[in-house]
Amino acid sequence: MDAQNETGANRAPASWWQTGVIYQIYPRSFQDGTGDGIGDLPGILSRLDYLADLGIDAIWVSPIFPSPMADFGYDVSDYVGIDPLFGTVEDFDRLVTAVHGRGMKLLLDLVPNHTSDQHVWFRQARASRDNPKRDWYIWRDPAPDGGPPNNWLSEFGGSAWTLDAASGQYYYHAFLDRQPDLNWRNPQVVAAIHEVMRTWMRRGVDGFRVDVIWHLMKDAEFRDNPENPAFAAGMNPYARLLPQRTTDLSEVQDVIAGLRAVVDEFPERLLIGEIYLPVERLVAYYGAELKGVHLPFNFALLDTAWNARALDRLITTYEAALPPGGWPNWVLGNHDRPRIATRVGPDQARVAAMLLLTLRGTPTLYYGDEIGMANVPIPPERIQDPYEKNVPGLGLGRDGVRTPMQWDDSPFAGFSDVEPWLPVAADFSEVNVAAQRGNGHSMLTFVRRLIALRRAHPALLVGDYRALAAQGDLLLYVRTLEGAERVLVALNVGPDPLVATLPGTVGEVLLSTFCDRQDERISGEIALRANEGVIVGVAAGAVLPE
Ligand code: TEU
Repeated sequence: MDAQNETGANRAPASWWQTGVIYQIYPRSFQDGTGDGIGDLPGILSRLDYLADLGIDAIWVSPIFPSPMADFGYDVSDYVGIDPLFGTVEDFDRLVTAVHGRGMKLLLDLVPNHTSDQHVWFRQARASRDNPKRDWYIWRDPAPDGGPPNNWLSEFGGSAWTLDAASGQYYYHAFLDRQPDLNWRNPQVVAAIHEVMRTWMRRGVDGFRVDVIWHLMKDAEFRDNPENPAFAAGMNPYARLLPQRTTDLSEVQDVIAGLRAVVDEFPERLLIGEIYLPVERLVAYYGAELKGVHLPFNFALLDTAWNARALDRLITTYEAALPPGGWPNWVLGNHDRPRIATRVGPDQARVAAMLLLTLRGTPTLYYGDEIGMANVPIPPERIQDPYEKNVPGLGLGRDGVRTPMQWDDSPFAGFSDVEPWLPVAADFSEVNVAAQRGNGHSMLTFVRRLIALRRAHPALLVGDYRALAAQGDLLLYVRTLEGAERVLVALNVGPDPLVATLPGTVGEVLLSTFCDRQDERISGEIALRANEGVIVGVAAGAVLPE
């Protein structure tokens, strides 16, 4: 068997989603193909060559289904259609064909926890208490004082219960009141969403990223959530309670196993779960006998302090927590969280990319991070995000990480011919694809080379991970494919030069974050400049330290 097709120790054949790089597109902001200032499917289609050239393997597109856009598509009013804003079902079919034609995969965003309040299911459900769809959602009588049935809070501010005056009952919504939660205890709901998944897979979709999968089940007895002792002023008011009765219930595992069984009806499909939980809870979502999600999204890098020791601890903890056979994955950014270039600065952003693409497991790249896009400050009159509108002033707004992709230095950065729905970054005339493409030292060139290097080295794709002892700002590890090759990664997670001492180690530099030093011979030590990372091919027979 070809080494490139085998995973680490047990040498099981690797799937495309284990060796591949996933790229997230926020469709409103990638490319406007119709001249309305909002990205769409024809736009994505016109940029596929860019993605193929970047070297990514799979595209995950955030929701494109019909929606009133109260939460920009995460409020779905028809699970099996395409919103006219994004195009038509024919555009979608063309996209699937074109993505597959370039050897890539296409993943959709499945939002099964809640629908839009405009979904026909909810319109029927709220029509009367005895409507057959009533129990598809979560309804409760008011508390004796007429208030909400319990203390559950919405992530997007206030009570999670909204009174439906006409029928005199409250419905539950973990997010906006315009996003009522489906009742996953009702077998008809389960069957309906399973059918949605089959519909898209029959159309050629290669899998799903499942929105807030750890929220799907809530306490059958509707008990209050406990107070959070760590709550402090300035935190999101949602954090006042611990979501013990509303998220991460053990019962959710059966629901997820059901989703997985549907995915397994089709060959080679992938199920990813969006899960914000500490590592020790996160790994439960691989499921009993690995029949949960293939990849429980690992967001730990988003919250870990950016220093070598904290990162080292995190990686070791995560690796140790994985169940046998559970495949790791890493995420550096998404449409909900601050951009990495803003969080760690443009220089460390390269080190971060090197980390993401050399750790063991599947990396997910957020659109624009490959050119170093930063958070864009949003003037108050241009705020779009309902989260920021509901819970203002805490810096929770997500618009700044959802701004138009910067393609070139034309007036709207090549994203659109008209003023886009969110402002374009002020620095777009330098930070853009066209400017970086021809520059041998740009972030884009670096990321493209990094992805190519990863693809060319089986140790990086499927090799084992071993941390090497290091101090201060140095993060040091080796990826080994037994009998094939060893690749050493040395990252300077700081602003001062340092020297990594590696007695006995010889090899040659494969890539530096500065895109120089290729083929430089290494013997016994590696000098790193400020904010530099290097990947070293270790010579056969060289002895690595512990
Ligand atoms: O996000 C779920 C989630 O956990 C968010 O509440 C996150 O904590 C928040 O955005 C702050 O970063 C998913 C989607 O990714 C998000 O865009 C949706 O708004 C949300 O679900 C509701 O569908």
